[in-house]
Amino acid sequence: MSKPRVFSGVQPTGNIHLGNYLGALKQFVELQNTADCIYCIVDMHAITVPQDPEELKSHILDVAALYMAVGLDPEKSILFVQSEVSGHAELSWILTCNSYTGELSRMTQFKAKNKGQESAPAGLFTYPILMAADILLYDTNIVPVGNDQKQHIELCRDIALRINHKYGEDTLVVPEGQYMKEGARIMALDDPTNKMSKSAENEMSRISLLDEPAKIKKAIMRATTDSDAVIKYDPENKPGISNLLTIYGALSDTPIEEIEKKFDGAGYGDLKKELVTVVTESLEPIRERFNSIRYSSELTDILKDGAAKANAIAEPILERVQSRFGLGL
Ligand code: ATP
Ligand code: LTN
Repeated sequence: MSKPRVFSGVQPTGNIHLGNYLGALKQFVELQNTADCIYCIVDMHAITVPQDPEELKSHILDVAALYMAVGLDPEKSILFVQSEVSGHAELSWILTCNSYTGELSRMTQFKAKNKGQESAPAGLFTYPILMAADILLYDTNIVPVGNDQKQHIELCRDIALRINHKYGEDTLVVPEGQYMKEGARIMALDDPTNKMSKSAENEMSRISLLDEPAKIKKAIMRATTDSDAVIKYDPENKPGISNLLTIYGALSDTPIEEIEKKFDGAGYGDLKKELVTVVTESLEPIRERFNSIRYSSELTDILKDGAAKANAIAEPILERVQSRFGLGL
């Protein structure tokens, strides 16, 4: 039996944080040994909100180097930049013509980002269609992502099923989302009712994989908790402490109950101090590897080679879909 095809992507909108790592990248690395993996840096998604061109270029290479620093191996997985493979934009148009404005208006990410303005970029609205194109362009079976992408994955499946129903059941492969048991939704440190995000204004809301030990310490020691001084996992009533326990557990591969036991009777300060050590020790080797990869000439060669490999897979799939629709000669 052939290996399942895996596809996922990260936006080059800033440095990867613990949420991205524990919700998505950790799965990317684990899947490399059992699946045929394609990991993309989705630069066309990033321009749905204004980006400084110089910064975008540099963030693309940062994310690529971070991919490798966390353990993605270009010998095992295809690593490439979305805009280098033209099929993403081409398939996206075909899918746009088969998506409903109603279903796109229901996307919570769109509602949160457009804030009801008339002048919101149309790309924010069609963003999930481009994401569906990314996935469907490779006959993907599994999409490892964080929980916040569940609605987009469901939309991708709906579009694929709709097209298959009309143009033949084997037009598109219908993918499944895959989510972590722990870490699928890491919350912001300053406000544990919001997800940790690259674009949040407060730097102390997140821990980036490249943060220096002093910044890690400051962000964790300041993290919002509660006032009842019991270290217990209870996301509903104790979102701050539960978030810290989740990060602790996921990074140290320890079951949450074990951490609760270890800190039974201890104060929040004790948990935070140990968490600073766990996070700092986990991120140190990543930061070191990043520094050795980011400015090596090899990096762009790996991405170019990845784009060529991705294109070779995408081309016949795009042609198959175009021919089902009667496009071209
Ligand atoms: P932005 O804040 O700019 O929208 P982001 O931080 O959400 O960006 P993306 O590049 O959009 O990052 O997401 C990359 C991957 O990380 C996706 O699979 C997404 O589901 C996952 N992810 C993002 N934030 C979190 C989080 N807080 N917890 C778990 N997974 C997350
Ligand atoms: N929308 C995703 C990023 C993304 C993606 C994809 C994830 C773009 N295309 C394809 C998985 C598969 C996000 O995390 N915001």
